[in-house]
Amino acid sequence: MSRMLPLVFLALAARASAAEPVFPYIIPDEKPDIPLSAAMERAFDRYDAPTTYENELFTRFRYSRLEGLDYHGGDGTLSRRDPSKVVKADGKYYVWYTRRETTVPPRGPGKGTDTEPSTDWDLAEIWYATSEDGFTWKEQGVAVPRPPKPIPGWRSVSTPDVLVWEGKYYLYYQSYLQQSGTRGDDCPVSMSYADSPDGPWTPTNKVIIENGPPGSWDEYSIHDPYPLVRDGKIWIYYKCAMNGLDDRVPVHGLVTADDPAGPFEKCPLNPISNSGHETCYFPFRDGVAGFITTDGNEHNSIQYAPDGINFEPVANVNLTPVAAAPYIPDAFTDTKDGRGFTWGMTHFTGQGSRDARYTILARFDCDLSLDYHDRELKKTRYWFGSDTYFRVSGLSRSARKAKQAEARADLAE
Ligand code: AAL
Repeated sequence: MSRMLPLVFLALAARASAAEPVFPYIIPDEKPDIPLSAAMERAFDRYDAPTTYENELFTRFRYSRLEGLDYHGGDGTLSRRDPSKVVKADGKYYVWYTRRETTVPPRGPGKGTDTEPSTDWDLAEIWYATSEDGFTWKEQGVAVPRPPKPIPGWRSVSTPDVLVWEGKYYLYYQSYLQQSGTRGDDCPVSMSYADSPDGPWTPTNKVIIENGPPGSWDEYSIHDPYPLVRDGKIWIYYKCAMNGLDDRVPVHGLVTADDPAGPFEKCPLNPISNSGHETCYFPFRDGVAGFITTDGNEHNSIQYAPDGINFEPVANVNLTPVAAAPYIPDAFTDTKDGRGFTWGMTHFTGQGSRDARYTILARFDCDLSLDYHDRELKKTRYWFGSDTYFRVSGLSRSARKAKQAEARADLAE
């Protein structure tokens, strides 16, 4: 090996003196025409720009507490979660969400009764709130109550999202026919419609997006319906947890229709993601971009598909908003020049004490807009402090003991 070294140095020196092209110190905007490593090829080919500062699809997220919404003092009997996209109408912002108000906190999956909820989104209704600044929200009341048994949703209606189509409003939501946790979190999707965002809402009382046939990836659950308008049609992305209850893999699918009531046709390439709890997509340039938040190999990524179907990861992100529900001004304009967005709603689960859990709505801000530039939101580093690491992801006492014993045994060998 030591004999090889001088040869290596000679070769390097010869290379330098022959003035072979080297990668420049200042990263160029265009891919340089020199041999590149796979990583540097990717930096120019896959990403919107080779640095996060210029990558329109990279952002960090800032979070804010909302004002105006009370949670029964945090006793677990009132929860708000899974917000819809934010829509602007009549000089206000509107958001719809799952609202559970029950006499007791959730009892646990499958452990509910007729009046006691199993999960945080069991025995829930869809309510809405409006805001004039995006931070202070006024709850306005129920949009979609639970219909009587046996209509889909009799057990719970949850996780709504909104479509504005030809001047009318449509809410799509999970419609439970049994308590969540009976077998996984099974449910189909139904829809209500209204002439105004303030309602009154007319329920179709029907299943609008059907589960897949037995044995197919979306046999059991259709969650997080998320409508956009594209190519003159209604596109609805949705999530389904596949691969069994123990090794669950949440992935996304797509259905399209000419009419808000369907029939919805499933995309032949479904599932169109391999990861991702919850759905959040938006028109971007002539394609569609989306978040993959928690779960799966590609969690914490932003993805882009020129055709809205074949997505590739185009940014790694951190502290990604869960159940993200942005304010996307061109969500329903059928644009081929999607401009992105700068804020939206999210939720934080796991509030309250161990036996009294609930969820709160919150706001996030970001720079995923072609018309907005905040360099601070293009920086990748976070400072959590060591306490956060030890508290959130500390090694358990028992694992610590086991590791210590392993080390002793290893050293004794
Ligand atoms: C959420 C969503 C759906 C699930 C549950 C309530 O984050 O994915 O709505 O069913 O969790």
